[in-house]
Amino acid sequence: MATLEKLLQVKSRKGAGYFVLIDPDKWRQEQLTEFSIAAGEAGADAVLIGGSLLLSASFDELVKRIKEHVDIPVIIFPGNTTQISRHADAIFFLSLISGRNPTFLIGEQVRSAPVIKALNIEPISIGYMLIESGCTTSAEFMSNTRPIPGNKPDIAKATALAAEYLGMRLLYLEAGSGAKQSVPCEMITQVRDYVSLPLIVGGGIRTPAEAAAKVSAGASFVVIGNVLEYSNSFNLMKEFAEAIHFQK
Ligand code: 1GP
Repeated sequence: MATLEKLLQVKSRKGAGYFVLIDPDKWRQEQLTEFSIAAGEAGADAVLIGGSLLLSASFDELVKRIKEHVDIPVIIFPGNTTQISRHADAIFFLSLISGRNPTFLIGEQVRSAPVIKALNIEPISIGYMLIESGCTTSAEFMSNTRPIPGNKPDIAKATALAAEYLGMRLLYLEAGSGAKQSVPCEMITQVRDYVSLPLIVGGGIRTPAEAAAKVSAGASFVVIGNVLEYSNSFNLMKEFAEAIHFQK
């Protein structure tokens, strides 16, 4: 079964899905394997691998190792075209639609599409929207784009609808890794009510309660990265799973 279909099934079975993000630059190789195994055991529905930069030279090897150790889908969440590996189950094929930088709207996609096809990786088309978060995040700095203001849900709604009309499959509302403020719940609800695409929400979510609030607001998938890397706590990883899954 295709990875996108698996993710959508997770959403209908559990109410919402839980993605654990691994930024390869923040870990040593051996720790990364352990961390991803823990993510699977804690109840994560997929491991995302990627970052705004890539300082290590062994991305392909890293994805291979993680894939060998986990049963859940391993999905590349690329900061740029250097982050591609044949060992992944799928790759988020992102277009940064909140910005007006052609490199991240279509340039990187033109470069990477033939490579993704040659390596036979499943591309998952995603409208990627950066939302203002109280500080300059790596995603904002590296993409050289301005995020959508947190208090302008109408802009977020119009952007999301354009993504739907363009045929994208998912939307990602992103405050940025380590964001001071996560995506406002009010904005999530307004976008959820306006479009029919499932929403991935991530960036700056630090507690299980905050993750649960994102699901109640309308997130179909929640991404947790930084707080798990810093705490390195299996219990916290599990608490996020419990908070995200099976909400009323
Ligand atoms: C970043 O949305 C992800 O792209 C996760 O953010 O690292 O802040 O959890 P955090």
